Amino acid sequence: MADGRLVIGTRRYSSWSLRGWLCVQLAGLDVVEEIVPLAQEDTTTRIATLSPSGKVPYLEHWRVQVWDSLAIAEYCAEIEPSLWPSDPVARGFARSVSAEMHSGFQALRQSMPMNLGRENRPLASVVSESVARDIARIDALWTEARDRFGAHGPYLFGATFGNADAMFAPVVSRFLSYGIVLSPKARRYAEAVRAHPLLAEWYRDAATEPKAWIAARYESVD
Ligand SMILES: N[C@@H](CCC(=O)N[C@@H](CS)C(=O)NCC(=O)O)C(=O)O
Repeated sequence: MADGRLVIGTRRYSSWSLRGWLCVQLAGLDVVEEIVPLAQEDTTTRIATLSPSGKVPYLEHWRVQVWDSLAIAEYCAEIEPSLWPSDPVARGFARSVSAEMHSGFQALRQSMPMNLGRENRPLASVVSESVARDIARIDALWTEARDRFGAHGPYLFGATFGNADAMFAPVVSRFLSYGIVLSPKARRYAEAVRAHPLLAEWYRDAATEPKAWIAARYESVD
């Protein structure tokens, strides 16, 4: 029997679920997955019966209940400490960029919803000023992390794909989907994240989701 369960939304769209799922996988937790398709008539009521916040991801592990992707990331790091860098300076940076991702970049999140079914289709409309600001800030954060802490591998803090990389994985997906032009260092980082086996697994599983889960709300961006 598994040690708990992880409730997630549609893989094609649920960026917060992707973050939580990555952390849980990286920590090696043995949990059963429950998927609640997003943007269906009964989505809100179904999630409400499963998750205290009425949102996904939601993790139950042994008797511990954890909701909200950042809390799940912290919980997973209690079990697998390498999810945060061991050096305190790098760890402070990793926690800060993760928190900034979690609480910020509203313009980008609103205008560029994650949609794994539209890879390599550049945005037809011009990117607004606020979205351009978000993109520039993320590019700068990735570049700084790679320059200061990433010498020993392709991820933000080197060889280990950790919590900070998990927090940005859905942004990588958005940048690739919408054909966003990045600086060379940020682009190489995005390619490394996309090539990670766990991302490949998530994309593969997303591609086999039922067609009935496709939701106009997330498909309408040009
Ligand atoms: N701050 C939360 C956000 C979670 C969230 O907004 N999840 C969305 C799916 S990506 C959700 O559960 N939506 C509920 C719904 O669509 O009814 C986190 O970090 O986990």
